[in-house]
Amino acid sequence: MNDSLDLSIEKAISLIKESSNIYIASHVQPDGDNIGSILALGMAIKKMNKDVNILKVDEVPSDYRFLPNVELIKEYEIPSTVDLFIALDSSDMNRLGLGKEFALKAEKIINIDHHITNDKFGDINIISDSSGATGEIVYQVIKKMNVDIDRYIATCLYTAISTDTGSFMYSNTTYSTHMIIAELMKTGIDINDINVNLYQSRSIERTRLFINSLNNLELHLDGKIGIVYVTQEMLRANNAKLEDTEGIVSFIRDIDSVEVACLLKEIKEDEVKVSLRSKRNIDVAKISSRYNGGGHMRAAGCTINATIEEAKMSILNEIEMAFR
Ligand SMILES: [Mn+2]
Repeated sequence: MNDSLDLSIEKAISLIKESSNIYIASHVQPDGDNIGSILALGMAIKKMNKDVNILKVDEVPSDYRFLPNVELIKEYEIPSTVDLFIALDSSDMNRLGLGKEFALKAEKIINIDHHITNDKFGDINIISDSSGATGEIVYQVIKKMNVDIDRYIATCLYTAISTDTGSFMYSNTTYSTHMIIAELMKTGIDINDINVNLYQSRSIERTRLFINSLNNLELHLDGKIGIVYVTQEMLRANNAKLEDTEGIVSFIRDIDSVEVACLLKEIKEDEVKVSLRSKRNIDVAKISSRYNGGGHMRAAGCTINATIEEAKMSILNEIEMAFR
């Protein structure tokens, strides 16, 4: 943590202390880092005897419903005033979905994130793109708040960090990632139980969708590009939800010849969500930025307004160009 970041954290804590009507919000299609971070910070603020509302802007994926106090994530009516709005793991205001309405009402916004593409929409921006997860930054914030990190908070932070670092395998995993995890483990959290919940609890519907999607796997450029798709019809046939596509793209990436893996998810007839993963030198964030998407060098995503066939042709072309 550098000096200016430390200073922003201190400013944020004073702001939290002097605010009373505080909202923390998830982003749309929340992931483990997002859910873990909002819960951990929410619990920590409550420990300061402050009231805080944790706003649900989208369904909490079933993977994370085991987290302690997950029921604190609730829907709220848009209030007439908001003192303080805290955004976590959101690179821009549009990521907030309904939360944007709350943010626009807010006197002050604190923006805590680790995406290099963050546009610093907050009054206080705590952005560290060298952090593997927003959860790592939240850990630093809670430490400075002088709040005791209990097992509940530690479970949420562990989940945030583990999920965003690919179980500590991605290159965003650093020395300080492991130092933070070591500190969290001191609280006596049950690592096996968390890992069973996160990684060994796949539903049969998700498993069937997984098998189904592998059937349409295509390899291009001597097997360096692997591409699969999931249509609405496939979701229906397997009684699965969009969140059940989790894990497909990384499975494709793990094929020995594959350098870039791509998953196309049909949202509507003319709307396709794209997930990209890379293994070594290809920067998939660059590819996704051509479609106004975002992400990291080895994990990124975007939306293409086209049919799934058109989207596939387009993204395949962009990926191939990246190899030139
Ligand atoms: Mn994240």
